[in-house]
Amino acid sequence: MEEAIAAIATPPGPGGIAVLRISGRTALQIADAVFRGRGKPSTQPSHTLRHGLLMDGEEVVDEVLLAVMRAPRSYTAEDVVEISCHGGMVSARRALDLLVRSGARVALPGEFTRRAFLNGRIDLTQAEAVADIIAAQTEGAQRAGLAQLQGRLYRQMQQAYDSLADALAHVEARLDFPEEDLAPAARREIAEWVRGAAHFIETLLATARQGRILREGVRTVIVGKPNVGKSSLLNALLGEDRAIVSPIPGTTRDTIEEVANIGGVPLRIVDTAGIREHENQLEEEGIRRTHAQLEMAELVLLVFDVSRPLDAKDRDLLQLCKGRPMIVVLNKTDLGTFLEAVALRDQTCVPVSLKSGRGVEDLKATIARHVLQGKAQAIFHEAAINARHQEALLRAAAALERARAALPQHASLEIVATDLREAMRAIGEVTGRTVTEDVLDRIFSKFCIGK
Ligand SMILES: Nc1nc2c(ncn2[C@@H]2O[C@H](COP(=O)(O)OP(=O)(O)OP(=O)(O)O)[C@@H](O)[C@H]2O)c(=O)[nH]1
Ligand SMILES: [Mg+2]
Repeated sequence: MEEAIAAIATPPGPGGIAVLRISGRTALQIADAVFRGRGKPSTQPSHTLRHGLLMDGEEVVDEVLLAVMRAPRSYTAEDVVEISCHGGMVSARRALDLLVRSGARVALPGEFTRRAFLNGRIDLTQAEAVADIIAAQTEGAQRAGLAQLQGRLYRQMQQAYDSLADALAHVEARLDFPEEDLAPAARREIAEWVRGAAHFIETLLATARQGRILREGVRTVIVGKPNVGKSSLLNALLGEDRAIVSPIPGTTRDTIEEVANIGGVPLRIVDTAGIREHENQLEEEGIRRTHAQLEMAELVLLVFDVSRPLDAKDRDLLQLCKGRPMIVVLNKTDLGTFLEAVALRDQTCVPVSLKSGRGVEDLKATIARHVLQGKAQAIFHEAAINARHQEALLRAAAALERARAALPQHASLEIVATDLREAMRAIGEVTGRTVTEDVLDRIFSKFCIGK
């Protein structure tokens, strides 16, 4: 066990309780020094809670509950003590100060989880899942994070690793034969193994988009002429009045970004200033930003006011957005509609009245379908990789591709074995089987203190 570290595990600010966490070799000893209750924490049975006082010498710091979780059955797999004191910043601050004076070191961000990983209790994908759960913006993202924490992705990565190990064993078994003795049939057999492993990696790589959607949300941009109801749409999707809605065209001057939950999928929505011509400087800046937003958008919500016929500016916008993943929102249907079926042919259109709310549920369902590409609920139940996993898996896939290309060309099997080992190393990085300090630093520095 490592030296004891301590941190406040709950967020700052007022609240019912604040929890401090201590982990390490001397965690129980430190607790003994500061806790006065029935019995000492060091003799307290594991996974029990005691009521008592936190004492700084003879001064009472707070009235607390103290939990003991002994190694290895704890979050870090070390001895862990958790102290629940009163909420607010003062009690917890004083308690942490006391723990540090009693021999604990203040924990770095993610250090508890890093220890859980280093002690072999969880792999790296599970450690990352902890951060995903904390950062989750929708229930869907939280569910996916939880499944990853329970080892779903880890098991898939192990499977990929094992299939590579099998392929390598096949190659190595033949390394001792002289090249000329290796029949073409044997080469084909090895190629089969490599193909199998590569296929498995491809299926994992295919989940990258889902993973990004769940973790970061779908980048969505709302565009349309001034006054068509863009800000009304943002508010309707958020279910709250976030953006200012007014009958004055050009109300929205800057871009507003918010995350909405559409059927469990986070939508990172940007409301833009309406695009129009020959305006003042400020407005031009807004237009420039809209163009930039369109470039990054994964989903465009193009809004038309269908209580009037489409004009040249509407058509320009339609042209600008065509070819991008887009849903056309036909707004203000309560005022009557001039629908132009011809102009909107081939587009997914949803008629709504953002004023009355009619059609909004339909629009949400259409968005969810569009984003999930018909996969509906599956997105929350499959393993979905993150950018780090994707980068490593792409390296593995490239190594396998080299191996596959080399096989029929009578290349030395030693070369094939090298490529397979390289692919295995890349997969090993995902789970943390092979990992460097700075990769760990990068991952855990994104955590919050106390996790
Ligand atoms: N009748 C009717 N009015 C609507 C509807 N949706 C929005 N409006 C009105 O249209 C006006 C403009 O709405 P906004 O949401 O501010 O439009 P916008 O596109 O964000 O406008 P800018 O930010 O100025 O570009 C407001 O007066 C809204 O109340 C609708 O479905 N029916
Ligand atoms: Mg607006």
